[in-house]
Amino acid sequence: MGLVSVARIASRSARLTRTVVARGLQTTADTTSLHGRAPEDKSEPFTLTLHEDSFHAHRMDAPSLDVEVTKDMLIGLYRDMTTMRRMEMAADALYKAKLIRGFCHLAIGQEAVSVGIESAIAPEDKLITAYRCHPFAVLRGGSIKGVLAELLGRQAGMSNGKGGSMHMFTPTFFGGNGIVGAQVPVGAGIAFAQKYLSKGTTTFALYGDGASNQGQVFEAFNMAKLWDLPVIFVCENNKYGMGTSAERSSSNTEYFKRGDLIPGLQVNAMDIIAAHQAAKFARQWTLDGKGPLLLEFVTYRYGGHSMSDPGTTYRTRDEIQRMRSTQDPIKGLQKYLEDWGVTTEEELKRIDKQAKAEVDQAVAEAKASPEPELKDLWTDIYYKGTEPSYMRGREREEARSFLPTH
Ligand SMILES: Cc1ncc(C[n+]2csc(CCOP(=O)(O)OP(=O)(O)O)c2C)c(N)n1
Ligand SMILES: [Mg+2]
Repeated sequence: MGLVSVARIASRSARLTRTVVARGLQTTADTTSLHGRAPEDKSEPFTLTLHEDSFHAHRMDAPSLDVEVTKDMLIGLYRDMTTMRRMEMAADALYKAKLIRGFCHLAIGQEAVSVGIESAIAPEDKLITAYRCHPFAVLRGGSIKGVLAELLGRQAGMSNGKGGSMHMFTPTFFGGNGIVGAQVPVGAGIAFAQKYLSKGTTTFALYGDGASNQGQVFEAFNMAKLWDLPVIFVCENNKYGMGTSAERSSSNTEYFKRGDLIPGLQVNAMDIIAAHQAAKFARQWTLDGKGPLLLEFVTYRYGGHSMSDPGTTYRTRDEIQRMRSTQDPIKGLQKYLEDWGVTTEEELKRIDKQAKAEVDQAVAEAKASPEPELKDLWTDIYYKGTEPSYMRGREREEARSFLPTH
């Protein structure tokens, strides 16, 4: 065989290899399968198998496609995703009624990310994200009333009505951060503290496809890998950063491969089962002392970037409609529950009704809560006990002394 034909065969086999490598990630919400039957007992574990293209791994072996679940767990995932969507829809309506003002970024369509992660981690683990934060705030120990009241600027809000959409915290949830990318190094810092204090917990630091190009993200990656911090960087790739598509902003849209020496995993985050399995695997990875991991959760936001963006000028209505009708994480799980006989249509309707009632009640209670009093504008600014003796307002004349007056 001449050199030319050897080269031709080599180039053809390279092309074939490339074809296999380039096979797209599965982003359909309902391709997980059950072999056999689900057990009668709702707390008895059984095994599901994910679609073989649910994960793409880089510098690591992908997690098992077999996922252990129980009926109770699956129903819980459905309840949580449905309730989070209801809450975001309520926020949308309150905003449109002009009762919520200012910034407000909703995560409708991305529920499998927050609920999937929460279902796989321990209450003591830490999480930090950007401004699309309402579901995380509730799932990490807040409440629907606390989130909605915060959006409405009422005393019952998680920051006493003085923070707004991006400023919600719990002992294990570090916000809610409005500066794109800034939460990533903070997340690495939280992970450093976990390791330094030998806490045996892990930190999830989430950011978007748009944020992924920031220098500080790579600086955080470097330090996390250098010190093998127990941190999971989660790139929530919802395909857009404001009105700019991932392809227009990123020279490499395979975000899971951008951590240099940090291994990465791309995940179908429209399928809640895959999101759960990836988060569980990643948590264990960091707790085993293997250092940081980069998860790319491929997802989609249905609404605009924020309430001021209709969301239809940089993508087609068809695209949004297609995602809603064919890849919705809640509809996907609903199909699983029905197909596998986990629950009945009536029970699902009952859960939907309960979610609506819970959110309606939270809206009513949040609306009934009073606005903060003027005197409270001077409180909750500094960590308790570290307040200075006087504070300045917007103008010099607004300075206020907190020295004892006797
Ligand atoms: C440092 C900084 N630059 C710009 C902005 C304005 N901004 C807010 S959100 C956003 C897009 C971020 O997109 P992505 O990271 O993909 O997150 P997503 O909104 O899709 O969840 C931009 C540019 C900002 N808040 N902070
Ligand atoms: Mg984005």
